[in-house]
Amino acid sequence: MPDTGPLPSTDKPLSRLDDLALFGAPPLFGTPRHVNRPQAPERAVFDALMDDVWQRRWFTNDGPLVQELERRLSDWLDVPHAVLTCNATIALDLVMQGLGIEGEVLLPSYTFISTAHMLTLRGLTPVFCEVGPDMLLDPEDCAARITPRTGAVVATHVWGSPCDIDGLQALCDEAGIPLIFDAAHAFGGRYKEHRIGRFGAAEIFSLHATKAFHACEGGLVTTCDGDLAARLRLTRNFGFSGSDRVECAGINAKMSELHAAMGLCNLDVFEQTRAAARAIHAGYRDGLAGVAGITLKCPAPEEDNNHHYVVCEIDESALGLSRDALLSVLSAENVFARRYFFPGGHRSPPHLARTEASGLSLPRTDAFCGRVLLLPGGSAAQPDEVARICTLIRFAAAQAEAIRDRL
Ligand code: T4K
Repeated sequence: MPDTGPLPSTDKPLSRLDDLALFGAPPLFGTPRHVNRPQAPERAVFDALMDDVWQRRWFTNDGPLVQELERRLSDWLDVPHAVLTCNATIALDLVMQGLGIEGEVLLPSYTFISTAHMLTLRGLTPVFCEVGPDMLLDPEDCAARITPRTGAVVATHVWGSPCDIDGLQALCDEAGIPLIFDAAHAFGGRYKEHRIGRFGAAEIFSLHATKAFHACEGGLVTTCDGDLAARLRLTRNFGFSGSDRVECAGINAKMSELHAAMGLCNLDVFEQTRAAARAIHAGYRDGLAGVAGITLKCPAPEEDNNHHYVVCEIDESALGLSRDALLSVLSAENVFARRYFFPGGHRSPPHLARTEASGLSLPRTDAFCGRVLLLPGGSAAQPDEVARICTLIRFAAAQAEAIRDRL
């Protein structure tokens, strides 16, 4: 259901079990609160760019707004090459082609399923690895799975927190294979002295509407490798280097001018977006402080995290409620929390069959998939709504035993 503008919500008492929507009371919110609500730039700013597009009648194919956004992103991220695409999933495909990757590719199972699917569709074999306690690809586990068949490692900066970039780079250098980062969540983040975007052979950002910085749909590859960037520019446009000169096999992975305009508008206000998201995250930190069994993931200040995701770990025995029971309580109140990533890549078709055949065991990934819950973050909730969501969760925690009995 679409989420429509500033949101009416009901104030309701929370003193008895019957006050919960799960047991028949009216919901806390009159309309859904999702985990994401896309940043929408000022219409007048977007419209002015659209007027130019209409004037030019140049809608796609490496137009001036795409070129401008690439220049600005390259500056902002301090990386020599920024190549825009239609989305991050296809961008990964172009990078795999551009680097000539074959065989097996190591990746975390605890990430969005698009990566494993894209590798499979390209004829590569995804090899799922374990994450560390920080939910990020574990270099030691990764090292143990490298074989002569390994063609590359694709590591995700999950929830915008940087991977152990030095550790992963060292093991990829030793194996002589490229390291690619899925930076879909990590726009604006930092690792040591650099912004995310100039590490490994390439980093890939998603500019999907649900991301901290977005272009409605879109992908961005950043790299220090000029040859790779040139190949990506060819392959995103059917392999054309001139109007009728084809250099190689390619597909249509271009970004349109309309999407680039949205990206330009959102880049202008990214720091405000980030500051608002940080305030929302802090609201949850205060509101959930001291609730036994709920741990909010709090990024370290030096990460410069975009704070777009509000990630909780639910400890069922300490809370007295399972993650999924809490999810049901919240959903009934129109708070559509999400179980990202569930059930994990190695347990999702078509990859599950290989997991079962090989007896692959990733206990830490399974544990995260079973206990992580995302709450409405960024601009998906207003500060007063965060306070109400936290009150609801505290009430559910206090009533855990009774809720469990009644479920
Ligand atoms: N790597 C990682 C680590 C990723 O997270 C992703 C994408 C990718 C790679 C691939 O990037 P892209 O190829 O997409 O560029 C969503 C997004 O579709 C997907 O882009 C994203 N990750 C993933 C984590 O989430 P869904 O199916 O779970 O999201 P969806 O459509 O249910 O949206 C989430 C919530 O946002 C909804 O509950 C409603 C709300 N929403 C959504 C849209 C699109 C709105 O309020 N307005 C909107 O316009 O996949």
